[in-house]
Amino acid sequence: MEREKALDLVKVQLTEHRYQHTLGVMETAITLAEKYGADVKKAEIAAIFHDYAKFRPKGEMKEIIASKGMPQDLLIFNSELWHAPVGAYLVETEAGISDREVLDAIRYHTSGRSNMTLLEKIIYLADYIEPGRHFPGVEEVREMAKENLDKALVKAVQNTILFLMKKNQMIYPETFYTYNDLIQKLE
Ligand code: DGI
Ligand code: FE
Ligand code: FE
Ligand code: FE
Repeated sequence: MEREKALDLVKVQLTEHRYQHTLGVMETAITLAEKYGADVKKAEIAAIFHDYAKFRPKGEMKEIIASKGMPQDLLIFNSELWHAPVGAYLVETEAGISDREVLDAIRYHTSGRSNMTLLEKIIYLADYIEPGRHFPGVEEVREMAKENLDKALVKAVQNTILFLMKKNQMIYPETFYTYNDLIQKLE
């Protein structure tokens, strides 16, 4: 799909602020894909669609998780996690994207997973460091992303877990699997 077509489809799903975030993720994902040798076109499309389901009603997301063979434990955890797998489903059924790697990058952009693909890592990290992000520690991860993708990713996952724990939030198991897998493989 062409960039302009994809952006048109996404824009109507999002607020202006979230659309600007999406443009930032797109630019960052393209830069990372060029640097680390991923498919630039897939990175662009996955980035454009990554938050497609962000503003769907919770009831609709719940219904899709319950009926479309997704992990049911998602429903016990914060609803902020839902837009990633639901987004992958809706991007396939509504926008007609069928590329498995692109859909998985959308599906795992919030929690990550064990054994992430290069494309999944790039979308996770681009979402974290795009120029519109301003939380504490983001600049350090931006600098790391210029040197070592995996080290930057570990830092981003660590920061996310610490941030959630400080707010007494539950951590989704997949998020811990992401962390453990990356730490184990880091030399
Ligand atoms: O959609 P974005 O705001 O661009 O970013 P995102 O999809 O990476 O994260 C959405 C939210 O999900 C963010 O506030 C942090 C939260 N989150 C990420 N991992 C976990 C989580 N929340 C819980 N409870 N548990 C997690 O493991
Ligand atoms: Fe998201
Ligand atoms: Fe993220
Ligand atoms: Fe996002």
